[in-house]
Amino acid sequence: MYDLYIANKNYSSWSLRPWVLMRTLDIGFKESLFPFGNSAKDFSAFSPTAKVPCLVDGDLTVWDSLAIAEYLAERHSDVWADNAAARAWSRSAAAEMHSGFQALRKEHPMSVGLRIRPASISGSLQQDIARIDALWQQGLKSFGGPFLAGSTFTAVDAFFCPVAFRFQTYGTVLSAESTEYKDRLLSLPAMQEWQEAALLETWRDGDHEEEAKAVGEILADLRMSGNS
Ligand SMILES: N[C@@H](CCC(=O)N[C@@H](CS)C(=O)NCC(=O)O)C(=O)O
Repeated sequence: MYDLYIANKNYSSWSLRPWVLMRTLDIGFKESLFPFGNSAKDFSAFSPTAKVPCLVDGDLTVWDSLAIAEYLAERHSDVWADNAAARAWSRSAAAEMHSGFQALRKEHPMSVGLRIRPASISGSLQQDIARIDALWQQGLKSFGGPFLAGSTFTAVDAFFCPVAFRFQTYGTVLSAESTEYKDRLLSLPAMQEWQEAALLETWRDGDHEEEAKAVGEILADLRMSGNS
């Protein structure tokens, strides 16, 4: 049985990728959640980079969400699309998500339970949003949808699941096709499960809270009352 180490479901965008992939593909795992700022358990106790996610398979530790997806792809079918062209596109799009979109990460941090009206949207953020919208439309059109690489949910969709939560939080305006795709991701059973758990979390991490507050007006906080 795999052991998947993750952090708070409300904030941890990187943790969500392997979690939603494994849940949706029905790959069994034990979840080990360690909240940010919990001095009793530093991430370095289980992760070589002191970051999450981290997958432990017996004696083997695999860190970094992209490496985890590839490790799973060697052991389970359907992690990437069967079709070679769709697979190449998927790996490119997932890698682009993995290494890019800095403005989106910085200016629209993930906080599943918050609804925020951004005070402004920088040019760089607008470019990131437009690029994601174009990428989503391209995948859906090229491989026939309803997921990015075709008819089934694969790793490339998992890499964009945190983006769906960000777009939900900030009310991001997208094309009709991308709006439908974002809503499709948000309504997946695994995404609903993650969201419900995020809303029940009572831990609050000061840095994450400040980052979100700085974006604009908080319209709603759907989380259970927190500890700070
Ligand atoms: N590239 C890494 C990034 C992992 C990452 O930055 N994780 C964040 C949580 S969402 C983390 O562990 N931060 C803790 C820290 O930076 O101290 C991946 O894909 O797994």
